[in-house]
Amino acid sequence: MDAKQRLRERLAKPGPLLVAGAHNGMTAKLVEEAGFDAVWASGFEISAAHCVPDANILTMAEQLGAASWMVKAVDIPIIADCDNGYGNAINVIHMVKSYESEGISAVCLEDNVFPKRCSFYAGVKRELASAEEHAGKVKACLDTRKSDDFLIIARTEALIAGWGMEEALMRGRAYADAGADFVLVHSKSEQADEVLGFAEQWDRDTPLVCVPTIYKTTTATTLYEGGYKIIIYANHGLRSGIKAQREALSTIVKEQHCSSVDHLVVPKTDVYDLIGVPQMKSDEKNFMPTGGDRVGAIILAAGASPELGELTQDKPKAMLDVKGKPVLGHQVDALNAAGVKDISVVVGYKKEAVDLTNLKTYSADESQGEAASLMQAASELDRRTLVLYGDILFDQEVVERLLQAEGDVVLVVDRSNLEGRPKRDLVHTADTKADKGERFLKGTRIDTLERIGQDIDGANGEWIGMLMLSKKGAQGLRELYADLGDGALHQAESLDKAALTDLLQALVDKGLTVNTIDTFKGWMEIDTFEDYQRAWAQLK
Ligand code: SPV
Ligand code: MG
Repeated sequence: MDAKQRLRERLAKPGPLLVAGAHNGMTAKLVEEAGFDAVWASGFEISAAHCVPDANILTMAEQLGAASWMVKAVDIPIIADCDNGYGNAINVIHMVKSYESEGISAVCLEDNVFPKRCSFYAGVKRELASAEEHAGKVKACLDTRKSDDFLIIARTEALIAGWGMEEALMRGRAYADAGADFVLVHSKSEQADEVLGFAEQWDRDTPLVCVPTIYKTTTATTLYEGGYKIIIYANHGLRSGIKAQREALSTIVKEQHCSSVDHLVVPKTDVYDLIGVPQMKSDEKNFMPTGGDRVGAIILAAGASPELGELTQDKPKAMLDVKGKPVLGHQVDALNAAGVKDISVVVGYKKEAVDLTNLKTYSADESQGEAASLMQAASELDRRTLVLYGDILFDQEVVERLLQAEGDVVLVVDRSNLEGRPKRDLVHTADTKADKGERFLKGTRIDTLERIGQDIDGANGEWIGMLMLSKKGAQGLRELYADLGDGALHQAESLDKAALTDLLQALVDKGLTVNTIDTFKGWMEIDTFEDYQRAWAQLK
């Protein structure tokens, strides 16, 4: 069932049809979100949105362009205000063809002459076409429409022009008898008595439409009970928008910083949801080539870093500035230079400070462990993926070598320095050449992980906080995580608090092969203030 058939069906049910004005896709979306039955593609609003009077200054194509965006934005029907049909009956024929083929559900045609004047502008010259001419336009609509579900609303401006009730009734009858599906009677009286009086004397079956802009205290129920089926709130979205924008913009000028309007604006994510960014993400996944070679990266940057004190008071460690760029920026540069462009970051602590563009973000709770954090971005684990901590700096060459490594799960392990600080992620691998001080070329050796964790006994290397998962490895890791209960996991008290090392040890315990490649320096971790100073000193 298309929108115009749904409109027909809805109109067959008892109760008033509530409609609100819009001037583009977004305002139509807000009308739909608020719960209205249909959108009024208002000539008043669309003209005002272009900052011109509602006086046939915009062309039919411009008005239709705005209405078409509304069709694309919402599921509810669009009732288009088509003024006087933009000319005579010949123009009306073209208008009906154009509007019906664009997916509009109904058009409204008023008996103003061309060019018109908005019904409410005081002191302007107002002239109506003859009833005969307007009835001819209505007939042209009926003759042109392809579907009987494409509704024709004929509107009389007789009361607006001050031509009296008899004239209004005569015109309404002429348009109903010409075959209009609805008759709209417009009034600028401050009381609803005028439109209610019209309805009382209405002697045709054709249902009525009203626009209670001036008789604004009368409820929809009263109007419905008085004989009106469609009630149009024609311009309240536009007018409330102007008020809200005025307040926010003038506040910024006055206060000179935009946080002064935080309470007046919606979060950007609200905008994203309205315009369909979540849908775009899933479409990307479903319809764009993942490409066997396309590698993603997930950077884990959700945790707080109290050990860095004031430095991380208002930002996560990944956003610490090192020579004019945050750690995360340096990471992105190195990844991009190695050909990895599709980068996601899992944020948590002070996530609003992570404002790098070109990154997809996922949110975790800062109290969660790295494993749970990674799983927030589980939907990215559908291809070959690099996973890394948000607090390491590394040479591009480390990434390049990892990308060349084969294996489903491959960790980069530093063999150069086993002495040092506590709380490091240490590993023990199967091949003990490193323990014995034997020589080998770093690029050629693939080893197998046996144990991993903080400060394990007999370690022969340190994991640098970067690993690569093949598509199969990524899937294996997701499945393993889903299968694990919420009990303790190795060095973690619960799955929710588990570090990546706990998850990797679980993989090994399950009998899956986890490989390692070696590096000898070429990276650094920022854990302490001394590390941070070292990063400044060493980074070129
Ligand atoms: C419009 O919204 O453009 C209308 C209704 O035609 S009114 O402005 O009340 O004339
Ligand atoms: Mg109008």
